[in-house]
Order: sequence, then C-alpha cells, then structure tokens
Amino acid sequence: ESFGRAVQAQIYRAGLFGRTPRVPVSPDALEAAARRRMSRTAWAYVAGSAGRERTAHANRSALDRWEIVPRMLRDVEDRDTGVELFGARLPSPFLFAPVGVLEMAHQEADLAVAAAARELGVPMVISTQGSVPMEETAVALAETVRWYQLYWPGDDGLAASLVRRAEATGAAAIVVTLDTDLLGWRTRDLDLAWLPFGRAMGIAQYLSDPVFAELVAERASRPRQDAPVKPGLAALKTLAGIARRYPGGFLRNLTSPLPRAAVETFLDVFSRPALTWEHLAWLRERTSLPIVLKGLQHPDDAALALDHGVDGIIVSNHGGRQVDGAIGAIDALPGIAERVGGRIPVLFDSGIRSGADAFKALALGARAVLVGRPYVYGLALAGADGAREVVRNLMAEFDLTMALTGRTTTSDITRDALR
Ligand code: FMN
Repeated sequence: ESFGRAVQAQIYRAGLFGRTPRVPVSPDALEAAARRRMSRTAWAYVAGSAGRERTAHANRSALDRWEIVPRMLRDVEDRDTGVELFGARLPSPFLFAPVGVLEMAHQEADLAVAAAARELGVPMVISTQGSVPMEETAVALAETVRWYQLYWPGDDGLAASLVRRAEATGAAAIVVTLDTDLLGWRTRDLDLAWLPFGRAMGIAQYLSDPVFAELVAERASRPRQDAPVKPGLAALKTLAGIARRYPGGFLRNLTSPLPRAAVETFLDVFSRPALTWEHLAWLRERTSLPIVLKGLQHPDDAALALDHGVDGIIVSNHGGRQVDGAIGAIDALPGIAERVGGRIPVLFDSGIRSGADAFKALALGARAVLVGRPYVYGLALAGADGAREVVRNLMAEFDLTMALTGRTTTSDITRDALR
C-alpha cells in the first residue's frame, strides 16, 4: 500500500469510530485552529510577516498561479517519493524548516519537532534561535538527519563555537541564513511591542555556549551599579534550563544582573550586517560539511554562491518575514535553478502549504522543500503528534499528487508538468 493511501485509510477508518483528525488536514482549517489555540503574542510572532505582509501574500498567490497538468495511463502503482541530498536518501522532499522560539507554540518546542522528525524519518534543520540546546535536540533526533542553521553572529569565536557544536551533534550540513542580518519590520510584533528574545526566549543555543558564557561574563563584570556576577558555564546551563521550563517567565522571575547581561550580550552579538561573500572562506576553513545558503532570491546571487564554492542553495524569502513587497519566492526559483544548472542542489521554501505546492516547486527546479509555519501550527495544537501529522499529511498528498499526475519518481517531476 502506498503512503498516501495508507494515511487516507487510517483517517477514514478512525472516522468509522466517530473520530475526526485532531489536527485539521485542510491548510486553512489548520491555521484557524492554531490561531484559536495560540496566545496573541505567539500568533503575531509565528503568523506575522514584514510590513503590510504583501510578500507573504505573494508567496501564496505566486504558487497558485502555477497550474499542474496531469498525465494519464502511465502505470503509477509503484512510486518512490524519495530524494537524494548530500549523500543521504530521504523518504520525501520535505524538511522541517529552521524555526526559532518554538517554545511560543508548545512547551516541548524543539524536542517535540525532533520527535516528529524522527518518527517520519524527515530531516530537521535546527535553528540558531532554538528554545533547546542543539545537543538535546540531537539526542531526541537519534539517527534522523539533522542540519544546523547558522545565524552568523557578530563574534567570530561564537560563530566557530556554534559550528563546532553543530559538527559534534552530527549535523550533515550548515545552513547559513542570509536574509536576516537584521530583523525585518514586523508590524504585528511592533504593535504588541513584543519580541521573544528580549525575554530570553529562543536563545538556548547562546545560553548553552561556552564562548557566549565568556562574553556574558565579560559584560557582567563591566563596572555598573548592579553587576558583580561572574557566571560560569554551569550557571548559564541552569539559566537555559530555567528558560526552557518556564517559557516567558524567565526574566519576570529573575531580575538579577546575570540574565540581563545574557540577554544584552545576545542582542549585541546576534546580527552581523557587515557580512559579505568574502566571509564564506572563513566558514569553509572551519568545516568540511556542506554549506547551504538560505534566503537567495536573485540569480546573480546564485551565481556568486557558485563562485564561492557553496554546496547548496535555499530559495526563500523567510516566509515573507523580512522584506515587504518582495517577489513571491516561487517566482525566484526558475531563474535561480536555470543559473545553477544542476551543479548544486537548489531547495525551496516560503508558502508551501500542500503536497501539490511541493510538487510545483520540484517541477520548477527544487530538489526538496522546507516547511515552516504549518508544522508550527500542528505543534501548537498537539505537540509532537501535531507537528508529525502535519508533515505526514503533506507527504501523503505529495505521494498521491505524483500518482495522479503520472509520475513515479521525483525526477519525473519536470517543468512540463506545469502551465
Ligand atoms: N529561518 C531561519 O533560518 N532561522 C530561524 O530561526 C527561523 N525562525 C523562524 C521562526 C518563525 C516563527 C517562522 C514562521 C519562520 C522562521 N524562519 C527561520 C523561516 C523559516 O525557516 C522558513 O524560511 C519559512 O517559515 C518558510 O515559509 P513558510 O512559513 O511560509 O513555510
């Protein structure tokens, strides 16, 4: 039995006993249910985008403009939805996109997503803005493929430390996110005057880092009225534990100089707007892992990526969270795929809400796709089970879409499948 049919059968069978899915299958119903479940601030942070949110809208409308043209009578009984990426065979073209501050959606945060990823065999991209230290997420992933997403910090020592830790936790690639060297103009968050990082949420990778601990110690020891504290690594680990167990309550409960110094240090080192293409050589010297650039939208940048010897590209506009009024991400894909010409894998995200959307992205040249908000909505509704069900449903619909359009392998999904 095929994956798509198996999932359908499971859902309809439960229906015979009066059970309907706890996590809605319809993307719109999923979003509406998550909105009802999540706090105002969490909803704003997760669902919100930059400015008037025209880019997020364009992500959807651009995907909807492409239409699939199915083919018939091609023997689609046996299908393989798998893709090959950096030497690993993946069961489907889906990955869990790096999403920070997951504690806003669910207390188990990254650990719940890791459990979902493990059960599905679907890779997870661990975020630098994680709510759980990457070492713990890696344990929860067991043998599942994990990549590490790097926000390149202002401090080189910290950057090197994060990459070292990612290697030690078995990351199969380093994803450098390029579109967020500064936070976008996020109107919903601004109107609530609410930013998670200022509350020590989503900074577990930093709080658990030995180099970060030194930076905090240095800042805390600078002369000021109330800062005689010199935190060691253990103290910072404890703080990370507190932050994790009491999402949101960390700073309210602790007003001592230490967490304040930690948050201030984070705000100091988070961004690196001075980053240029030349810095990639520095990273190349420090890791032999594949380097994947996330957030490219211009074919010339794809050409520069090739010139600088990177191993993969993710065409993405961060789900519309960074620049308002930018092109729909899928409209950037064909030009970049053409420029890359198959030399390195091109991946895609921003706006994927269905198996059919993923099919379109593959037809336009993507090897695989990352999913962001939808699994966060599942996480908010039902923890690990919810995140797993959302991606399982995407995989099922993708499988059925392949069958119903006359494709038996992902490499059969070519440009002529679309109009
Ligand atoms: N991208 C990163 O590279 N690092 C992050 O820490 C990160 N955090 C995110 C947090 C939230 C709440 C959301 C919605 C997205 C985040 N992203 C981050 C972007 C996603 O990786 C991905 O590009 C985007 O969500 C894809 O668009 P979609 O949500 O429409 O699927």
